[in-house]
Amino acid sequence: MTLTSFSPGFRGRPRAVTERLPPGQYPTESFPVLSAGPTPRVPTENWSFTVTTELGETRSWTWDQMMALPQQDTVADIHCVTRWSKFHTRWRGVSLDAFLEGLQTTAEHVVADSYGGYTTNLPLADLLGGRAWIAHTYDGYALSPEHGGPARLLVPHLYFWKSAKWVRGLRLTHEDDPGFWESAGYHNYGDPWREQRHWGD
Ligand SMILES: Nc1nc2c(c(=O)[nH]1)N[C@H]1C(S)=C(S)[C@@H](COP(=O)(O)O)O[C@H]1N2
Ligand SMILES: [Mo]
Repeated sequence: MTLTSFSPGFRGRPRAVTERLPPGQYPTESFPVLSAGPTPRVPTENWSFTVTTELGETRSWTWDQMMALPQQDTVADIHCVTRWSKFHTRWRGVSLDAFLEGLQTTAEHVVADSYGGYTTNLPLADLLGGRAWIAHTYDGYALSPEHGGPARLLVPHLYFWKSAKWVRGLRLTHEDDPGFWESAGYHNYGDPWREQRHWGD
């Protein structure tokens, strides 16, 4: 069902809004802020993004280096496990493919780490194939701190808690290591179309 992550016009025939709403969700026009703790303020000159492999190899990008990578505009429907969905959100950022390409790894799992300490885990495969971004611009403006600026992970095909705000790095691992909400009983994978809200769903 990845097609439903994209707006009508991007792929295939236009979809009615009801077809774009996963089970148990309601659409909202507003953009709620959900943060488990205080909002970190990270100046772009202090920002960096680091990918660490299971062998301890690292690749890092400063803000300017990240901005020099190919930039993509993407439009996505986003789905929060608290049941709001927001259609047609517009982002600009760098595909995770650009950060991960050519990396030597046999890891299957990733933990995303944020400034402020939040973590979330997901399969490495879900970050590849043009389905995940480091997003720094929302609706044409620099991403606000409340929504994860200067940059956040954007993985719209999973519940929005997987889209780590204030992202600072990815750790590739062999063992699947549950993140903040996953350790608190939320689903390990979190597919909104299969309504994977909690462990056991
Ligand atoms: N670092 C961090 N990222 C986070 C969160 C958080 O508390 N801290 N909350 C998650 C949850 S539960 C959701 S629904 C979305 C909310 O993003 P928004 O505040 O931009 O709507 O961010 C996700 N990413
Ligand atoms: Mo959420």
